This record gives sequence, C-alpha cells and structure tokens, in this order.
Amino acid sequence: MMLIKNGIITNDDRQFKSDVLIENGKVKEIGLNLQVPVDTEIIDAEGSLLIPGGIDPHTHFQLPFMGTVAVDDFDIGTKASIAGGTTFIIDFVIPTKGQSLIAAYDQWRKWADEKVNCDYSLHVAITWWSEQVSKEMEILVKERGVNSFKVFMAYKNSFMINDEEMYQVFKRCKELGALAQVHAENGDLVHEGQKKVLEMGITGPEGHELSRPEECEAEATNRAITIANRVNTPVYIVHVMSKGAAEVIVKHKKEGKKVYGEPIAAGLGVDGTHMWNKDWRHAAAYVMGPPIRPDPQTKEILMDYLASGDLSCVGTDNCTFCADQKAMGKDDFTKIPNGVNGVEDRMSIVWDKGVNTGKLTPCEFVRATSTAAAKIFNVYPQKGRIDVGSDADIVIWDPKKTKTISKETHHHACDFNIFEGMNVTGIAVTTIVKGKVVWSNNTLSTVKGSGKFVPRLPFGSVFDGITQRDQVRNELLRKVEREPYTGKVFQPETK
Ligand code: DUC
Ligand code: ZN
Ligand code: ZN
Ligand code: ZN
Repeated sequence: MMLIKNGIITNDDRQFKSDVLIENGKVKEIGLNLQVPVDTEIIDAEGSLLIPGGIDPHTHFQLPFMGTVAVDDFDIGTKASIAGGTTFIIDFVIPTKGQSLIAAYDQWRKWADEKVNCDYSLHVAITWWSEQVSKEMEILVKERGVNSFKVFMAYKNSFMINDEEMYQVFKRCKELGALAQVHAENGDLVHEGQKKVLEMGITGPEGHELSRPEECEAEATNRAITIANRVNTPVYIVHVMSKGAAEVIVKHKKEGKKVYGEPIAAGLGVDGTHMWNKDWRHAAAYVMGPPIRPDPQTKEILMDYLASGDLSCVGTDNCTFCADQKAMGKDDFTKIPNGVNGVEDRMSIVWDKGVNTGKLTPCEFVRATSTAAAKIFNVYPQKGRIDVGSDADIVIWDPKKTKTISKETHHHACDFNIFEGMNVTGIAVTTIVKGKVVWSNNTLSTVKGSGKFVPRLPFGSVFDGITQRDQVRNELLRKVEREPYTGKVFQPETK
C-alpha cells in the first residue's frame, strides 16, 4: 500500500486537503487520518496539489508518415508523457487506403503493447470507405475497445477522404455509438495553395502557412460540423489551430450542436512566426498541419476559449521528427514531415499560460488536461479523477516550481523542442502510474511494456447499474487481451 499525505486533491469539480491511500494500482481510500498498515509506503506531498494524471487524447508515436517514421516511439513517447505528468495517451491507428482496419489495429497494438510505460487507448482513422470498412468499424467497436474514428479532410493522395465518404463514416459512427473526429483542413485548397506558393518561388518553411491559411481550416471545420449535423451525431475537431476555426465551433455550439474542439500544446504555447526564422532547421521544426498560426494573439484566443469551455480538452498531436528528417523538405516545404513535440510539456504549458495568467482555476486546469478527455472518450472515472475505485494515476503537482524547457533535458527522441528556452512555473514533481512512482527527483523509473491497453465502450450503452457495466467492461477487457497481438493480418469474412 501507498499513502500520499498532505496534498490538496484537485479534481475538476473541487479542491480539498486529503490523504490518498492506494492499493493494487487503485485508489482505496481518501480522507484525513486514515488507518494504514505499518509497512505502508508514505509519500509527503506538502505544498503540492494531487491531480489526476494528465490525459493526452492526441499522439502519433512511431507513426509512419510522409516517407519517414516519427522518432518518439511508444517507449520514449510515454516516458516523455510521464516526465510531464501525463499518464494516459490515446494514439491513432492510421491504416493506408485499402488496408484492413483490423490489421492496422493489430499492428498498432503490437507496437504499443511491447513498449508503453503507462496505459493507452487507440482511435482509428478511416482513410477509405467500403462495405469492409463499415463491417470492420463494427468489430472494432464491439470486440476491440475502439469508440472513436477520425477522418482527414486534408493530405490529398494519402489519407484524405471526400464529403460523401465522410458522411458515411459519421453515419456509421452514430449507428455504432462511436465518436466522429476530424482533421479539418480543406485538402484540395491546401494542394492548390502549395502549388501556387511553390510557383511563386517560396520553397522554405514559411511557405507552409502561406499555402494553407486560416480560412482553409475554418471552412473545413464548418463543413465537418455541417455533415455531422446532417446525420445528427456529435463531432470532435482535433487540433484547433486558429481563431477562425474556433469561432466556427463556438457558433455551432451556440446553435445547440454537440461539437468538441481540441486545442493543442503547440497552439497554446508558441506562435508560427518561428517558420520565418533564418535558420532553416529552426523554422522547419515548427511545421505541422494545420499550421501554428503566425498571429501571436492566436494562442491567447485559444486559451480564452479553453477557459470558457468552448474548446474542450488539450491534446498535443505529438509527432516528432529530427532535423535530418525535416531536411527531406530542404528545397520544398511540402516535403517537410509535419509534426511537433508536446506530450512532455503540455501540462506545464497549460498551467503556465492558463493558471498563472489567471485565465484558468486549478480545477479548470484539471478539466482541460485530464477530466474532459476522460469523459469525452468514455474512460471516466477509471481515468481523469482521483476518487475511490479510480486508477491510481496521480501527479504531485508543484505549482511554484519552475523549469526551463530544453532539448538538452527533454525526454523526447527529437533534437529540437518547439518550446526551447521557455520558463514554466508549475511542474509534475512526482508521477504515479497505477500506484507506482515512475517519476520523481527528475528521474524516471518506468517499466517498458508495463502499460495496458484500455478498451473503451461505445456511447449510449445502457446498463442495469454499475455492476453490470463493470461486467461488460471486463468482458471487453478479456476479449482485447485474449491473444497476444502478433500483428497478423485479419481476414474479413467474405460473403
Ligand atoms: N499533422 C501533423 O502535423 N502530424 C501528423 C498528422 C497531422 O495531421
Ligand atoms: Zn491531424
Ligand atoms: Zn524561433
Ligand atoms: Zn494528429
């Protein structure tokens, strides 16, 4: 058993001074003056907050993308997460066009299960449409613990699908009780914009934003929400990077539509002017899609919308590449692998730019970095809350401690950090994953492969009380754990 003493439990709804007793990876009791056995390990959290471990609902660890592979794999990526106070991540399975979704899922499970240092779940991207895809979506929901599917409106010639296909995916999501997610950028306009900017002789990283400005994101956001509304299903917009896109979300929410918007650490922490830096490697490090906007006001506006609840929860889109990989686009910005870091620094960025500025209360910080994602993706209250019965994923958060973010000390595999030199106050001093201290005194003590896949039930499941819900969840857990994931190719039934 472990007892964390003298901390202030901070959930999304209230803060109170309390000790936390942990047994078998779960919170056993909370309260003051708890009776504990003599051999209980005691951790003193005096002066700190106890917050539910951060949840990053948007990572791309070891993603094969744009001719290379993201360098933060599931081992390094989850170590970086833990060092920053994030204890649960949701990554994206991205099948290639024509690939079986289940085969891709099996591949991601194999990659992740061998390496994760904390629990994780998977969303699945739908990059093509057919009867087989429709069938496999059902298998993923009913047998594999997936309850969210993402479509790309950009990346023409690889992941992008058209409006008709998007309509079909959203309709299927609704039938299955899954959440539809969208990368919202107008892929055709991006494609034309890239040609135009290259023709103008602009080949450097600054061409990236010029070729796909804010209106390409705002238009696609509006279209995605409109299509979701036609089938009457909620929609989650990943990486909201611009004022225009955020305003579209707010407008539709005001009309009563169920829309979630996800700002990311990069969009809240920095601006896109870095892409104009004279040092090519520096500029290229900031290239991601959709672009980080050059207007320095954007990050303030996104934080304001997060504070008001108009934007829901903070992800990262962590998808890291080294300078040598980025150099594939040395003569052509369209070939720079898109992606930035974020998973390690997300929590401190949100605290520093949100709480320290007075925009967020500590409870709202917890909502934005953990609880909202747990609820939206249906893993609450197993994750996203410190309470009896919840997983003991707990962070001892020192609101007064400062650190300087740097590639010299970060835990990512990439050789650049987009927040380089930034001083942030408010950091994870100790991270506890399922009852074990895995980060303290600036040292990791993680165990590779110790994290578990967390299956997520579809929405709208009606249970006859909590006992039945737990039975259903445990059955799903057995199904997804049934056989070791070999990455073998799934053969869909042919009729
Ligand atoms: N954007 C990125 O920057 N990287 C991965 C995929 C994406 O949509
Ligand atoms: Zn994306
Ligand atoms: Zn810069
Ligand atoms: Zn992404």
